Formats: sequence, structure tokens, C-alpha cells
Amino acid sequence: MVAVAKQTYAQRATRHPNPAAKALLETIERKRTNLSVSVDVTKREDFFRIVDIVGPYVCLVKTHIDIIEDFDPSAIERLKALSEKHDFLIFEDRKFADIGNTVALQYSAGVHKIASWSHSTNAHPVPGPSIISGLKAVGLPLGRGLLLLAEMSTKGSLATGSYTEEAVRMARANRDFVIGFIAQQRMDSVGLREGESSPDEDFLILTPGVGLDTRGDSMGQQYRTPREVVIESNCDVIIVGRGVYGNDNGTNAEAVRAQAERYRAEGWKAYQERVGISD
Ligand code: 5BU
Repeated sequence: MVAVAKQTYAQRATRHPNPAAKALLETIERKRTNLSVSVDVTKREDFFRIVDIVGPYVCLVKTHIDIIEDFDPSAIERLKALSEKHDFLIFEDRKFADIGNTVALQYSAGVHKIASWSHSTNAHPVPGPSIISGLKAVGLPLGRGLLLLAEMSTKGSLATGSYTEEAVRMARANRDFVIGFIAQQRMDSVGLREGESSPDEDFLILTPGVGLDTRGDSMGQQYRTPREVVIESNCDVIIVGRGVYGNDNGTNAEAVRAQAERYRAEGWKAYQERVGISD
């Protein structure tokens, strides 16, 4: 069996059993982009302007819907329309972390009704497997996928070692709904017990903490380049926020467009090099 990191996105798409993972792999291949832009701004108009500019260059738009100050339900309709216009999927970076019953409510209800529009979301493994059961009860019937936070990009993160290993084991026990990890490296050989061989599985690795021009910010964020992330650490999707829209809410549309294209090209080139293909 060819290692997952050496397979093309197209090959992986044909075999993936989860519809959200399959759709993401197909979108990556169709648009030739493994870039996800994280649109972390607080005003609707800034949000939609950036999404409309980066849309053609991304496979996935990552949201923190709760930071939008002037949110109302029509914002979701507008986001869905842009996702169709530009052919990208949506990932609400909600980082659920509570008991099963509570996360099921947070995922399905409240102001944001995340499960009704976000193709994938994520959760901290800290409560144990019950967090997956709670989210799965809501998300699986809708064809959604869950990413577990196996590692973080921040300085001093506690998500390391045996915590990360347990996260991977939790995912292996729920392969119908857990489609991968937010992590800094591939997890294929993580969490295997003595004598256990690598199972036939395909977990997507989505990686934040990506930047080409700086190595971090003043609040503990750490950046690596697309090459480091995709080639050295074998990750699948690069997640970039301020590297694309800067620190001024993406006011300069042409600069945002140019950065999105730059990160898309870097991420794709690194992927092609990893799997050994050219145009
Ligand atoms: P940045 O502007 O590229 O630093 O934004 C990174 C985004 O990814 C931001 O929305 C974070 O909430 C998110 N993130 C992260 O930076 N590091 C992590 O380990 C995880 C999420 Br999990």
C-alpha cells in the first residue's frame, strides 16, 4: 500500500468513505489548491469582501463565526452563496470542548446553528470519546466531518505526547465521522501500540500556523512555511489567516488577492513535489 502522503488528492478522494472528506479532496484536486484561508475579522463587510477575493484560490474557508459583531442569519445565506459561486467548502473552527450533550446543542442550535451550514468543524479531545458521540449524533446524518485537535501551533501547547496519541486512537475508533486532525504533522504512525501495524486509514491533516514572511506573532503563534508543513511534515491543507489579509482587515483588495495566489502556488508546488508529479 502506498503511504497516504504519497498518494494524490484525487486518488484519496475516490477511496474516502466520508462525504465531507471526499468533497474536500475533490475540491482540492479540481481547483488545484490546498490553501484554506482563515477569515478572522469582526465586521460582516470585511468578512465578505475577503471571502469574495480569496474564494477562487481556496479549497476551504475557515470561520470563527462568533467573532462577527453584526451577525444575523442572513450572513449564513450569503456565505453559502459565496461557497457555491467560488466552489469552496466551509470549516467553522469552533473547537468544541464540553460534554456530549452540551456540544450537541452548541453544534445544532443557538444563534449560529453550525451543523446546518459548516461542512466540517473541530473539537478538543480533552473530554474523551463522548465529545465525538455528541457531535456525531448531530453531524453524521448531515454528512458532516469532524477534525480532532491533536496538536496546536502555539508556543507551549499542552497537546503533545500521550495526549496526541490518545486523540489519534479516539479518531481511529470513529472513522465514519472523524475525518482528520488539526495538527502540525502527519499522524499515521502515532498512537500505534507495540506490534500494531498502520491501519488502512486516511486522515486529513489541516495545519494552521503558516506564514511566509514572519515566524510568529506577539501572542504565542508560531509560523512555518508551506514547504515545511507540506513536504517536511506531510500535512494536507495549509491554513493561513493574517498572512493573506494582513493586519488591516484586508482593506487592500489587490494585496489580499496577490497573497492568496502566492500561498496557493506555494502550497500546490510543495504538494506536487511531495507526491512526485508535475503539471
Ligand atoms: P493566523 O492569522 O494565520 O495566525 O490565523 C491562524 C488561525 O488558525 C486562527 O483562526 C486560529 O484560531 C487558528 N488556529 C491556530 O492558529 N493554531 C492552532 O493550533 C489552531 C487553530 Br487548532
